[in-house]
Amino acid sequence: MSMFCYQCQETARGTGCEIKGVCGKNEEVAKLQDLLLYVCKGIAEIVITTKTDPATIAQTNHEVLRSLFITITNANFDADAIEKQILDMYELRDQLAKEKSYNNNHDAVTFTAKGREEMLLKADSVGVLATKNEDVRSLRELIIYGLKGLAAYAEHALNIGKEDAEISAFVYEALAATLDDSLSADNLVALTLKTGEFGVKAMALLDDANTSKYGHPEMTNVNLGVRNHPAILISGHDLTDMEQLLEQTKGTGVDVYTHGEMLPAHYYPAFKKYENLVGNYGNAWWMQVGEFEHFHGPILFTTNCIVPPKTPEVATRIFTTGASGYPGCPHIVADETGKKDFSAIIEMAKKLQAPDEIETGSIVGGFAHNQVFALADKVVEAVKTGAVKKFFVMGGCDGRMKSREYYTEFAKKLPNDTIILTAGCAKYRYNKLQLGEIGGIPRVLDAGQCNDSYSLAVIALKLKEIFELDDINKLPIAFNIAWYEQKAVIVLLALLYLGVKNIHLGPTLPGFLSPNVVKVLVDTFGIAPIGSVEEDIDLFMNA
Ligand code: SF4
Ligand code: SF3
Repeated sequence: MSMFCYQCQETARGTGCEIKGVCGKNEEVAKLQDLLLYVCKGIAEIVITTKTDPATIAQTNHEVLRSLFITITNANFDADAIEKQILDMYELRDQLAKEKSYNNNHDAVTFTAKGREEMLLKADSVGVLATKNEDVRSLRELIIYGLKGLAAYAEHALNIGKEDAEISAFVYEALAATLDDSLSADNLVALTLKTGEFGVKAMALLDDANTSKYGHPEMTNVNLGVRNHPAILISGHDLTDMEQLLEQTKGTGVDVYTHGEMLPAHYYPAFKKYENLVGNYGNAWWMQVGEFEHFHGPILFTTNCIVPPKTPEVATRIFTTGASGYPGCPHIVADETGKKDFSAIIEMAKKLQAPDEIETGSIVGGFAHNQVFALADKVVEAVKTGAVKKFFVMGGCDGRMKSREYYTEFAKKLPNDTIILTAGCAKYRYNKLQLGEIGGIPRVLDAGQCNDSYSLAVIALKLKEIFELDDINKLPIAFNIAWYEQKAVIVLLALLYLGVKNIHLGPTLPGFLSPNVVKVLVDTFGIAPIGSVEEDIDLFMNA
């Protein structure tokens, strides 16, 4: 075995990628990511044992968040960039150990592995399989994957200038706990729920950052067609990159299209003023193979999900920024004020042809909490009159497995008196189906990106209040969530923390959950895998 990773839903055989990632991650990148995590754990060990106040080490907090984000599925495939991040983290770790007179001698703090060879060798002994007990390993990784998702959301909020040292304090607590052999499985289960609690905090922080800077998402028709101008495609989740790109392309004759998880940018009032923000191009992340060939212009990845380009021509048009990276593709770094210079992308766009039209028409979205609250009277009325029997929260991730056709079929076969609440790239399985409306409310309500699952939770809590219920599970809401990467893990943990029971999770349960951990999740929270479309609809409608 040369590497081991089982953090995403598409892991090889459902158990682990051992030679090369199904995602395209190679052994070297996988091992460097393992080592980067280990250095972060070392920093956490120093913070916890020396009782350092995270509010006093802002730069370290930021770099730990960034490091965790870098290791998310499909974010960064660039071994050189990850090696550089490891070296930077060594410096922060060693400086902190010195300043705080750390003297516990944990290997995660004291080790040094400088060159690539040494790093890869060290990584062999600190990866996932270093934890021998299967259940402890499963819980440790569940926490780590939750932290990765949480870190991604916290980093987006940070880019807008919002941070919370309490979130970083928890990140250190949890990272350090994954090094602590004295913790029991019960301790780790409790920490898993606490990870969900801080997931809610991170998503709330990001929601506040996004809405205070860009306004509240509102109902919006997003164009799927193209114009005959040169153009840039922007993918990923970071809205500050979106803002800077729109500012820098304004008046240049270069259009901007969103891709994948950037679609919800159209819902924010602040971006509607840009005449050159034309529409959304293509579908969920995995369909970029094929779609990018037709786009012709440069593509900016602000975060996950990158798919290794199949043709060299597409690779010449890819740029990355933030936590994302791809070998051989230019990476744009922010200056100390956070400003990024996208002029190279704009100049490239000017020389390339306009995109081919691959779709026409429009889709509607923008149903985050404020917009739904504005429709609250209609929604409550529809429930009271029986026009709406049930809501289905179907957010999360999309992926390439054929088994995900389940979600399209599920959406198609749901009775007409149901409404789908969605967020994340999972929506691409059903957001173009034309499922109609109920009394002016579209049957698919897209709140936004995966982090906007927070909005779905806020909506559920509001309905609980309106209907004067004492338990969120008494609402006519069913949860049928699709997962792929670690942001969906934190969304799941957040829902568990909020008390949501009987979540169905698919298309498969995580390979990193051991049978005993699955049993805890089933017994305590009623988590279940998906079954057949008909059986599941029956089950949900009659629950
Ligand atoms: Fe495999 Fe997923 Fe890890 Fe990639 S991220 S190596 S596909 S488990
Ligand atoms: Fe999608 Fe990668 Fe998870 Fe933000 S873009 S939801 S998979």
